[in-house]
Amino acid sequence: MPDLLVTGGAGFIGANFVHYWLREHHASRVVVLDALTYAGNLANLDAVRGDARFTFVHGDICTEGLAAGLLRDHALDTIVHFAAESHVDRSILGPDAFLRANITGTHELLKAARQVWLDEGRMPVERVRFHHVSTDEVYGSLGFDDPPFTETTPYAPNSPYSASKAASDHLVRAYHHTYGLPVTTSNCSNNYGPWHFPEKLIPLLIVNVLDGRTIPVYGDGRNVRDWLYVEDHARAIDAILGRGRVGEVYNVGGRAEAANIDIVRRVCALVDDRLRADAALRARFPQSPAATGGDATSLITFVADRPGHDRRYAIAPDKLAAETGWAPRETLATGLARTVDWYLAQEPWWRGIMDGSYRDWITTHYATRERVG
Ligand code: NAD
Ligand code: TDX
Repeated sequence: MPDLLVTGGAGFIGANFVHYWLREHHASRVVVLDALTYAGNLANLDAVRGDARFTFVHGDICTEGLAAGLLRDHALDTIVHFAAESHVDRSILGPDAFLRANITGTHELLKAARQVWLDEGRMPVERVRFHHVSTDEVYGSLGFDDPPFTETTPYAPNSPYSASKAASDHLVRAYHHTYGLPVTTSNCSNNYGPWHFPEKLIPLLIVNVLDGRTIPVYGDGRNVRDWLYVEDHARAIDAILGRGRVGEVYNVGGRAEAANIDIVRRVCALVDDRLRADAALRARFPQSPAATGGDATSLITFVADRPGHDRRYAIAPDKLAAETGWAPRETLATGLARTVDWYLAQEPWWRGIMDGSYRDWITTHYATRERVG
């Protein structure tokens, strides 16, 4: 059973992965390395912090020698690399942090893996694996009638975020081809689910509807994303670690394309339904339109578009399905319902974020977006 270094394990997908992994793999140890940036939150790992198989290390992946020390000290044979700056809007406002974390950070980890696993030969090479978690955004934007992205779609990143992820993908590939480092890469579509930081569309929608704040929809709301419930992503990485071929890239997606405005309407309807059915929820969220007989869609506000906004992403996960048998378990309907219920049950978690320094950022960010229409 592999023993893992999980970078970015205090973030959204990383934390979901750690919970999933420790539940599914009883004989495995996990060391999380996370810098606890604004997006990292130790509370995301509360449920595993007492587990003897789990260690948390507060540190930056860019720090030379740090990851190598952890690989040696904990005798780890697998890296699952999530740590990154991940929000496209922030990458437009300030690209530098993205180049540092996503490119330099990935390179430091590759150097550590090469040094400890290959040069020092501390592990049989057949046992080690560097798994890089990347995004479908590296392939650019599709037209409405184009076929979905495959693993051979040429790279065409359009934002500083996706350009930095593309660069990291290329470095991972180069370390395999040049040095023989055993790597795999997954390029995944938009995730959603528990512990999703409320700057991204779906969690932002849920908390804004509950507190009666406007729902900012960029442009005409017709941009399409392909949504995947986060635990299905964790299961895909597990499948690749267990059954994927070294040196290969796997696309991961939910075959669940939806226009943003349709996601907005579905989440509005779900929250309204929950409140209409439950007087205690109406009392807890008095600002939510459904608490006073209204409709959450009244909060929809069309705002200025994201610069360079990719029109459509769609992913064909056929290779992953054929080689590993993976398939998503959640549909958009079941996944969105689970997600809304999680946010209703975990109000202290998101309240802690909304009442902290993040409130200043979001207030400034949306104040600068002019309303349109
Ligand atoms: P996130 O922003 O929620 O979490 C990122 C985590 O990385 C945080 O815990 C943060 O503290 C940590 N981190 C950032 N810089 C670091 C550094 N220099 N050193 C150590 N830790 C650092 O991101 P997420 O949404 O969970 O995404 C995780 C990974 O999955 C990213 O690589 C992202 O590109 C990729 N991805 C995300 C999605 C999505 O829909 N969210 C889809 C496909 C791929
Ligand atoms: O307030 C908003 N209003 C809005 O219309 C926000 C935050 C977003 N949007 C739109 C922009 C996108 O078309 O919703 C869509 C989704 O936006 P995000 O949640 O910011 O995600 P996206 O830009 O698609 O990128 C996400 O998926 C791929 C993750 O943040 C990336 O890390 C991942 O690689």
